[in-house]
Amino acid sequence: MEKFYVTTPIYYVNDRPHIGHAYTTVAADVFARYWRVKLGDDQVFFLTGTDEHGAKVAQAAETAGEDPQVFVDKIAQEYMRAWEKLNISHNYFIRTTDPRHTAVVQEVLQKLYDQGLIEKRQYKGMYCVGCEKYLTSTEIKDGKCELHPNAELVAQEEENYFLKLSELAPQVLQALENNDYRVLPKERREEILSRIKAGVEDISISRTGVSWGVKVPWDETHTVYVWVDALLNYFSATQIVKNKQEFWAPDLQLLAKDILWFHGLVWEAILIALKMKLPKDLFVHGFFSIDGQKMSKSLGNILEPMELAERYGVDGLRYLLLTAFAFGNDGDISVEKFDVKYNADLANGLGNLVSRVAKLAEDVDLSGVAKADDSLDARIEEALKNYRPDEALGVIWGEIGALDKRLDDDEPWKLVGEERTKKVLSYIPRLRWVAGAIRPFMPETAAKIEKVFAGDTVARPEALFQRL
Ligand code: ME8
Repeated sequence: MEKFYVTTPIYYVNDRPHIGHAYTTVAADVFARYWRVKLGDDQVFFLTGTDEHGAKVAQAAETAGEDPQVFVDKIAQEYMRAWEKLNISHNYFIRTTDPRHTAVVQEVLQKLYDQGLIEKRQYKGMYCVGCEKYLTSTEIKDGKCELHPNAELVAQEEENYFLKLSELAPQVLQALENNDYRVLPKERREEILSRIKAGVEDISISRTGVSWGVKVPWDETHTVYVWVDALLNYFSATQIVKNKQEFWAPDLQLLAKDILWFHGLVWEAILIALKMKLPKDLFVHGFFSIDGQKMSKSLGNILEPMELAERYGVDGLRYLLLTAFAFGNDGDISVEKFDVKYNADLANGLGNLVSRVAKLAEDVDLSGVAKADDSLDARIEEALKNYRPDEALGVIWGEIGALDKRLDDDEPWKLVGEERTKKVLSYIPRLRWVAGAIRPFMPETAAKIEKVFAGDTVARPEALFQRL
């Protein structure tokens, strides 16, 4: 691997960022930071951003009584602020209302149209604004959308432009079967494979009733379907940002299972039609619930990343999110569980270890300390190559636990003179290793620990994680 291009979904700006958005974005940040160290800063391109068109966003702006552009500007700012707070190191934040992006969307659409892959048809269907799509009969239960049971479905009949997805689907299937692009973990690959094999219908890619969007270049009475507009961000960013053309195609696209269909099929179909290189890996993580319930506005159980960052510190939150459950699975999170884990792994675990060793080493000369043995690095790299940041952190916390145990067994505070110094010195390389290893996951904490043990004498540590 020479370069690493990683993306997150671009999030809808109908509402403020929540903890689900933070989850994917923090994970992407870990991969970006890890590969920057390995490959060099210039070899990594980390893209995130906001999805700003479509009916859902237009409706939210209307409810807020605001002009859509003013509204999306405000929410996009909130995303940017949240990512700044969480120490997200994206190289670019793309917004789909950027005219340089919309120009690319129009260009691509025109190409597909010129190839005869887009056709005008009369369409009648039930549209779910929550999903931003027409539902198929299997997705409708008792006249409602399965995913948005509280929302009324809108019966719509309009002239739409259609992308001949059914014509492209066999090529997508072949590409997936040949591993020209990979969908991970394998359950998700199975899921998309069987959905494609079950039959793919053409999709409507324009709307007439939604004015908040990109105009279809050959027919300005239509706007481009928000999903086609959004998917193209991953490409348009490489055109907009200086010197990023050569980063095409993405090495890793992170997303959750809710949007697998669009990424695993529609996106690949468009790229195949354009004869473009396909992304290497799509990693599809699970969904978390809060206290056993779906996170939703109506239940009032939405967790705000900014509030959680106040409670646990930014690195505390990053750690708790990444270790809540295996990356790829579904899981449940709660403030109670986070509190317990924070105290155990961070306040008592890492925090306590650093202060114990720093105290022991207060009067010790560290100038002769050997370099750390780094045999665990390969395990961390392997975990990250398998897209398991939770496992990589497990390796590090295994070492933290082992060090803690060694201290208890050695009881170095009972030793004196040479013997004590030798023992204490033996811990330093391990702590330096821990500091380096946590850097992509918890950058501020890593820097703080490095500062304590970097010099010839120990610097007094700041309290890392206050007990709750
Ligand atoms: O779908 N658990 O945007 P979106 C885990 N704009 N991850 C979650 C989550 C949860 N409970 N809730 C949200 C869109 N996410 C489109 C994407 S991309 C071209 C267009 C995360 O704001 C997860 O990454 O609804 C999920 O895929 C994404 O937020 C959906 O964000």
